[in-house]
This record gives sequence, structure tokens and C-alpha cells, in this order.
Amino acid sequence: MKKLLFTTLAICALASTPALADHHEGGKMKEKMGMKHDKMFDKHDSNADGVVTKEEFMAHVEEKFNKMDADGNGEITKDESREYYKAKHEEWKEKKGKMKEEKAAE
Ligand SMILES: [Ca+2]
Ligand SMILES: [Ca+2]
Repeated sequence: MKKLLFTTLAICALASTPALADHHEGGKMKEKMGMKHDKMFDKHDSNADGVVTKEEFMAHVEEKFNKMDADGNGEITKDESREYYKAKHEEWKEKKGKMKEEKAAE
């Protein structure tokens, strides 16, 4: 069960990291996405050597696991998971709000 959860987290981390998606020229949105990708990539590339090793990637996943495991007992309960994603959603909503404000200001 733990292994399955860990695998799910790894897939989630991979899915939220469009590291393998190529981006094309043009378009402000695509430019922003590219910047976001680079930022995400750099975040994973902890020794900044231009590649993300499995160890670096898994360290990132483990960090996420530890964030979700609010009481630090090595297990993520449904409630902890729910709280984590609720907080993430709030964070996202806040970011989206800021982006809208920025866009309105342009
Ligand atoms: Ca690296
Ligand atoms: Ca826990």
C-alpha cells in the first residue's frame, strides 16, 4: 500500500513537471510555461549540473511526501492528503488571482 502511494506520488510529481514536454516558439502563455518548466526543472536539478538524476527526482518526491505527512509518522492518511491538496488548491487560487490582477494591469 505504501509502495503504491509512493508510486502514485512519483507519477503525480512527474505529471506536474512537464520536463518531457517540448515547447515551441511564440505566445506569451507558452513563454510563461517554458519559464515555469525551467523553474521546475531547476528545482529538481539540485546540484545544477543540467540533468535530473533519479536520486534528485526521488528526493523531490520524498520532500513532497514529507510535506503531505503532516504529523511525520511516515504514513499519509486520507485527511492529511485532503488537507495538503486543499492547501495546494488555495495556493493555486491565490496565484491565479494574482495572475488575473497582473493581466488586468497590463
Ligand atoms: Ca543534477
Ligand atoms: Ca501521517
